[in-house]
Amino acid sequence: MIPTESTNKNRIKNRVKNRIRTAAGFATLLMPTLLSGCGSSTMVQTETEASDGLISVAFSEVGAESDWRVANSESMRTTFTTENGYEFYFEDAKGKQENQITTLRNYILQGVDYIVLDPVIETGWDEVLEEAKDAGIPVIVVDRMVDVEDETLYTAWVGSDFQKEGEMAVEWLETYLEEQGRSEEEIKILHVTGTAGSSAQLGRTAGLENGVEAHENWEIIAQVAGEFTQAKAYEEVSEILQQTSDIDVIYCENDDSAFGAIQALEEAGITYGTDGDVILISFDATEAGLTACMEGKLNLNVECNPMHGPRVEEIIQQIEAGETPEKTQYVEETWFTPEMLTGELIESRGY
Ligand code: GYE
Repeated sequence: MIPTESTNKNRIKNRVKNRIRTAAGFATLLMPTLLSGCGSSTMVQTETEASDGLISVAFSEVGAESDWRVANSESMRTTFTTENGYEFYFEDAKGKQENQITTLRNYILQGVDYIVLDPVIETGWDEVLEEAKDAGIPVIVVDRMVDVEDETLYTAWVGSDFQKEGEMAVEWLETYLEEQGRSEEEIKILHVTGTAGSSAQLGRTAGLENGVEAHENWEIIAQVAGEFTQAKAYEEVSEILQQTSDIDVIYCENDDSAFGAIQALEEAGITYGTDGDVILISFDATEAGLTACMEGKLNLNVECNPMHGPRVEEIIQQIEAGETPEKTQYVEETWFTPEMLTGELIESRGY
């Protein structure tokens, strides 16, 4: 729920701070973050606003590796605005967990009201989350999950069911091959994986691997690390194509890596998509991904919704109201094939 002006005013008025922050402490501790993120003029302004009762929300983002990620950052930025009653801190971890741990420790020192974490990988969070818990700062995990011993180390998680996404792709492939009269044929799959150990990779990979296990005639001929980027996927797929062109399906774990695969296929003179030799499957359904799908370049694009800002805000509002948010919140998702798409539909989705 996006707050109205009056709910914001009420919330700010009624807000009880359970941690004491001194203006001087804020100025010193926040300086590095604010200087790196927004410039010194913002710092002066923010300091004043902090004492006006804004809710401080400090986000640690994975990076800027993909179109999906850019849309996700934008969703957070446009939700946690001053007008909506927030003081927002943003750090890009450049794909490194150690950067996120440093950022989280800074946020804890600053005494922010909420930490929002989109973890690069699932493991290795116990210690720093314990520190946040000891400091009394609720941590909301978004998009990717954390794998921790003690579930009370974070307040709630909201994101996608990545394994279900993979299962949707497998189900679609099964039906598609049937329709093509190829269900008995040997199917050779090239698997382009995302960032190793991230929830999106783990889930989408599990979905595919279970699907391959269930079909005797399906085979994963190679698994290459596309790391969710076009450049890495291009490099890896090009290398495979130098060894073999006997590939029926390329399963790319996001749109950017699908673009890398397309680049490699074109260079190798191999046709793909609805009119070609190789079936291309992708995830995310970003604007560029769906456009490629509508053009028949991608046979299937499974949706993964990045607009998490309002969802995280709803969780924060529940906590502010003294309610207990649901611990695990999955976003409903679907999938798209070329004939389902129009320019209008793509534009209406907003990412
Ligand atoms: O699929 C990919 C991004 O975690 C769901 O990360 C996210 C994934 C998304 O880099 O494009």
